Amino acid sequence: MAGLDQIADLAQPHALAVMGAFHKGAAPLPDGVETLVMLGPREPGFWASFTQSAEYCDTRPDPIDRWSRRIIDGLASDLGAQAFYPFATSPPHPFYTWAKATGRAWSSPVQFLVHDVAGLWLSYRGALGFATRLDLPPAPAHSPCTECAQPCITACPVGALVQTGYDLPACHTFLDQPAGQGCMTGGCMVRATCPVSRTYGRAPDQSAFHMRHFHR
Ligand code: B12
Ligand code: SF4
Ligand code: SF4
Repeated sequence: MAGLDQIADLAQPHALAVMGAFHKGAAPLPDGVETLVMLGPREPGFWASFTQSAEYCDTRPDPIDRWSRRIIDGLASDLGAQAFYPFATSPPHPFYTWAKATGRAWSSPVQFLVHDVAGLWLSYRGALGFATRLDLPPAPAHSPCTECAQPCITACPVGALVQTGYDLPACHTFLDQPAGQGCMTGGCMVRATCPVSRTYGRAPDQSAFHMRHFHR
């Protein structure tokens, strides 16, 4: 039976990491799934690896989603698991709810998920569902936010992403202006300012790619 270490070893050559896992009961899971293992970019190095891929180079739409399907479908096949994706289903699979069930991601003061290692740069490329209950390590005792000065609350220059929610029109209006080009090229300042994000080693080019997708 696969263990988390084996899954991490198989994901590592693709610059993916196990970002957390949980058993059915911590959150609802699809039929036949007892353990869900969530995968996300392994930093530093994810962007350098992904940009070598056929999907990134072929100039067709949605390269990162097509890459995720090829790699994570392959891992699922090797491990006898079901693959789930945060995109392309309607309604979407509840990745936010699943993330919190791992005990390694929490709702931050600005609502975005914050992760014990990736901070606010957290994202997922997919998840593997296993029919058995895998052994899982204990989760961290608490969120990093409990011992933080919480600079995320005031980091957005136009107050679009604050404790009361996300004002999407205000964010998009700012991103159209010259002053918003810092967010477009380096990523959301709220996500970047988190002290945990700062230790994660995410490449600015990756943020620029996602911001072009978000604001187009
Ligand atoms: C729709 C969506 C959005 C929408 C609206 C979010 C919303 N109001 O729910 C918009 C377009 C605003 C959005 C933006 C972004 N998103 Co988004 N989004 C999603 C998506 C595809 C579906 C959410 C959903 O409806 N799920 C269905 C319900 C039933 O599932 P749920 O988990 O129970 O839903 C919870 C969340 O929706 C949460 N929630 C409510 N409001 C908001 C608002 C935001 C911004 C977030 C993050 C969550 C959130 O509360 C719900 C109940 O617990 C998820 C992936 C997924 N499959 O879940 C990603 C996801 C939540 N987004 C993600 C990301 C990375 C982003 C961006 C940062 C990406 C980017 N830069 O391009 C941007 C934000 C821009 C910025 N400032 O940087 C990440 C999480 C990041 C994080 N650290 O929290 C996810 C998990 C995708 C992934 N591949 O990892 N997103
Ligand atoms: S800046 Fe601090 S409070 Fe905000 S998400 Fe990061 S750790 Fe949590
Ligand atoms: S992308 Fe920029 S404008 Fe939008 S919420 Fe983040 S910091 Fe604010």
